[in-house]
Amino acid sequence: MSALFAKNALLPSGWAQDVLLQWDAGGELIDVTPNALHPAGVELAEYAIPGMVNLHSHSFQRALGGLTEKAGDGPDSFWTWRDLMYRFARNITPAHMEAIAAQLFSECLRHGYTSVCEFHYVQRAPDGAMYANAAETAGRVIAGARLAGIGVTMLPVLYSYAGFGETPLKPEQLRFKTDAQDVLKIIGELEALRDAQTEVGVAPHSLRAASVSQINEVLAALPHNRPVHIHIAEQQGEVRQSLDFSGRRPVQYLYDEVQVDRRWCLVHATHLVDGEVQAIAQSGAVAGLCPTTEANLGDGLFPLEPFLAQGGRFGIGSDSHISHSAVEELRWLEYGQRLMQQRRNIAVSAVQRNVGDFLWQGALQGGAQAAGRAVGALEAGKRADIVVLDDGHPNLYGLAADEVLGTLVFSGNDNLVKHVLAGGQWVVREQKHAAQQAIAARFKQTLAELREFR
Ligand code: NGQ
Ligand code: ZN
Repeated sequence: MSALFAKNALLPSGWAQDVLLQWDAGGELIDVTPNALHPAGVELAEYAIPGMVNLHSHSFQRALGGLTEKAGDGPDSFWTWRDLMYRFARNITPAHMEAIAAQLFSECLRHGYTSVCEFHYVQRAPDGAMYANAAETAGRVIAGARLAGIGVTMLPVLYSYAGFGETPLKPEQLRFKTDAQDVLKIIGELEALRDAQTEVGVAPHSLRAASVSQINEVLAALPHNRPVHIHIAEQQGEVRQSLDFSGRRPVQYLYDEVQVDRRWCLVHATHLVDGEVQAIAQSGAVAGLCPTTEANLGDGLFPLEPFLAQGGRFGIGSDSHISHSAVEELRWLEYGQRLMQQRRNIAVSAVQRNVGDFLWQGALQGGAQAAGRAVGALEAGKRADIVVLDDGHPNLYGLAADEVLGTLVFSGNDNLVKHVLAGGQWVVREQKHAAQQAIAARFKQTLAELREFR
């Protein structure tokens, strides 16, 4: 058994003092006891919080970040960015995917994420052929997660069409091509990799890339209680295409045709009308919000306040990975709402008036649900995923526990994550990842190879 003693720890019921946290060799929390005595020899922390869940990742896009910020000839948009991203995806090899994933996940860990949901769609070889092992590239991303030490929910993507109405894929999308049977085969091959740090679900890419009949076919064959993620209503253009094709907006169309429940994570869900906000909240599905990518791609702002008022659940994701920081996602989630409403302190509830605490706890709960793993809380039975904050930093000097997350999320730009325990392993110590040098060297080599193609 291993242990940590935290003078202040964020438990599901709120901040507690003198908390003894103990976990077993398999990385599961066995006992969490507040108001305990500090046993001799047990490491001491001032502030300990649960590691965050990153519920939406396309890890290969980490190698593209920052390279799409030059204006083209016409107006740039989500759709012109997507063309650049497709071009970039053309030459990536399975070995590259593993190297990029390891780098990204080590960065995510250093910024306080201890779990990630990988929405994985580059599944075929550059020439469009299936790899001999259909789960080749998914397996590589899982290998990258294991090198870094982050928990992972792998979501092989169903991707058959270029748009609503089963329009054929474009040549540049052929690496992504899967039908319902392909996806079920990939999931079947990944079953052997499932363990306490690894879950497998599924992700219909969007209502553009998968038909509702395919989605229902996959759901009927999917093992019970597996997470199901989908991109939805991210752009006004998608809403228009959905209306043209089905006479309904994307969320309405999905809820009419598919049984959406707590297993589901609706990624972005940016453009909603009132009835759709209500439908998502009532279904218990998680809204997967990716504020930095949504800003970067010019998506729009999610209607957080009405959604929360109806009991809606949310989590955060770094999606295209222009940021690896949970703090930045949460800060921009709240700031987007303030700018839209011209008010302050929006992400709160009747009982939790503290914005930082509300955001961190809310994103943990929604993130854990979307990950389909026992994570997101410092309590027995959950994974031992613990972030120890840098109490030597001036920002945290002398703070009461209920001031810590407001400061973490809203004050300054230094990384206040000092040590990170993921699945019972200390993967980050003094802000350094245990394998940082080797992982970064391999990542740089990958960048050099990929940039030869540009
Ligand atoms: C993706 N990314 O699959 O990487 C998408 C863009 C699409 C975001 N939606 C492609 N942020 O939606 O067609
Ligand atoms: Zn995405």
